[in-house]
Amino acid sequence: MSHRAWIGLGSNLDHPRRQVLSALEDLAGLPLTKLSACSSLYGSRPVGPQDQPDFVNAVAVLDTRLSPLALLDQLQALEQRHRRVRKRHWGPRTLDLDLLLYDDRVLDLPRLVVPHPWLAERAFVVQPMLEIAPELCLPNGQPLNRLSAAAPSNDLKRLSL
Ligand code: ROI
Repeated sequence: MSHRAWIGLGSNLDHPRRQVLSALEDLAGLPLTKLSACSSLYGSRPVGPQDQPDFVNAVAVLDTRLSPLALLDQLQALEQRHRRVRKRHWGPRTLDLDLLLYDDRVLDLPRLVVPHPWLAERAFVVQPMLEIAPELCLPNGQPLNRLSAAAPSNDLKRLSL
C-alpha cells in the first residue's frame, strides 16, 4: 500500500538553492517511492539565531511504500550524503529533511514525532504546503490555511528559478 508523506527541505549553507534542488532529485530516486509534487523554492530569514544566512525552503510530497521509520532512515542518509553540517542547535545547515506528515498518522516515537512538532508555527513550511494543497488539514482536523495567519512570515518569499 502506498502512503503519502510530506517532506520539508531547508538549507542555508553551501549554495542553498542547489542543495534543495538536488535533494528533490534524490527524493525522487528513493526506493519504493515516487515524488508526486513539489512546491516552489522559498527564501526566508532564519527562525532562531539571526547571525546566519537566509534559508531556502521547499516542500515535497512523496507516494511511498516505505514505513515512517524506513523513510526517516532514507532521509537521514540523504542528509549525510549532502555532508550535512550542523554547527550548533538552531544554527546553519547544508540540508535539513523533515518528515512533516505521513498519511493521517500521529506518531510519538523516540526518533520520530509526526506531525512535525513545529509545522504549524513555521511559515516556511505552511506556505509551500498550501501551494501544493490549499485545502490540506492536519490529522487533528485543523485546516492548514487557518494556521498560516498565525505563523510569523520571516519575510518569506517565493523565489524565481
Ligand atoms: N529558519 C528558516 N527560515 N528555515 C529553516 O529551514 C530553518 N530551519 C531551522 C532553524 C535553524 C530553526 N531555522 C530555520 O532548523
